[in-house]
Amino acid sequence: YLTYKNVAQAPEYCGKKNGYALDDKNCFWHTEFTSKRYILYDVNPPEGFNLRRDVYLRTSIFVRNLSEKSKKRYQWHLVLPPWGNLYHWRSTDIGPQKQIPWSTFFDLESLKKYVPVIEMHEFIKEYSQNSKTSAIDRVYILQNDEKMFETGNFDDKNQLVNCTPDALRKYQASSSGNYGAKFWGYSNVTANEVKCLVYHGTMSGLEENLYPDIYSSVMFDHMEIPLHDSYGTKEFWAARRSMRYNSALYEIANDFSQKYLKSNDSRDKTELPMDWTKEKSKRNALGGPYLCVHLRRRDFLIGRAGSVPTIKNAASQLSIKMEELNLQSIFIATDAENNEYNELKSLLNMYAVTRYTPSDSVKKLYKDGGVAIIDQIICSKARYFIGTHESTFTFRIQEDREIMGFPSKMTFNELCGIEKCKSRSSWKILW
Ligand code: GFB
Repeated sequence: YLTYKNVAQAPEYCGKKNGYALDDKNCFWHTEFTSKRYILYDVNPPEGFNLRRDVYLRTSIFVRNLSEKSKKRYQWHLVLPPWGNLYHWRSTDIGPQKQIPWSTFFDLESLKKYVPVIEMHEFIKEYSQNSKTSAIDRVYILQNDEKMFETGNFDDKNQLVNCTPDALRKYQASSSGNYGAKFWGYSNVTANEVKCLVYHGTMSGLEENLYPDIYSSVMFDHMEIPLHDSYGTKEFWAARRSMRYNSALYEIANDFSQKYLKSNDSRDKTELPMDWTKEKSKRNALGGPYLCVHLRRRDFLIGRAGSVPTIKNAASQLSIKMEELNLQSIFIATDAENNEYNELKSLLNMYAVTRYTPSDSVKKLYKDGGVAIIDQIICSKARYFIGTHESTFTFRIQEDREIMGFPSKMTFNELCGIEKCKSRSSWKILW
């Protein structure tokens, strides 16, 4: 390839030969390309499980749109970033929680009905066979526009900048000229190029950085930065509905709710068709005869102290609701310490209070992420749900209940914090 200095001069400089392609500085002549293209992404390490699920949604909509826009010239595939090393996953008795494939938590066949996805370990095999290398063609480290707040200019931005040593900390240039980063702990994956991109805007704007005539694999690091193109639209909800969980997690949750919460899908009108594309709009879900509360503690007690209640106050809010609803059972999904849970249970001793405690084998197989999903499934099928203000864990339960068709007033409820009750969002489903 040749390197040119100015994008405007590029066509002249590169010539009009058939089969040349441009990126931001080079002209390439190529003879042969397969049409398979891969998008990889990663997220800022401190972000939690349920925000990461939202980043997946944005990215899956972006990748699906790419295929449609390129009129099937390229087959775009989304490589699923393995799960691991999350701040909240603290269990130490189940071995290391890293390089966890998506199939541990989600049903891949359901995801694939929305967009072609591929697990990282499958990608490594397929890509190294087809491309004779396991080097990702180009990595963009996305960065916020730090000046945006100083200047008050919030226009979209998509600008290559020099990488600071800090931005490149995770990426080490090797003597052969490419970059190693121990991508998700895979030391055999490298990158040919790493670029820093100041980005402000929605996902679709990333398209201009792909150069699919040249690169077959592009990765975006810090994919939490681009915003949704279509939050709350039908497209958003189709992608969200495709995020069915691993069927084993539904089975464990259902066994528990049948045994301890007198719940039954057909009686509770919480059944869904096996295939999410066959789901229809409804509002008649009844739910099992229990209230579920998602009581977020730990880091929320520090970072969002004003918006979470004391245990005593939570108990009193729950008692009032239980009386109003004439229910006898409460299911508690929480990351609280045992002493807080026990205090709540004893304050609510006029009701049957229960929580899900996984067996050793469930924990080993499905890890902290799977146990959290089991809690979420049980809450999604409760007669009445009450969550924690601004917790993405709560939001994902609310979305599952919208898909199942509960009346919205049985879903969009939050515990009031020690300050006053904050205004709550209710994102209703669109079909
Ligand atoms: O999922 P998540 O991003 O929700 O993070 P937030 C909370 C994590 O804590 C979950 C555990 O992924 C679980 O590992 N957890 C919380 C629970 N509640 C429960 C529960 O009821 N049952 C089980 N089994 N596990 C964000 C954080 O949390 O809040 C950010 O991710 C930041 O880092 C922000 O701290 C303030 O949206 O609630």
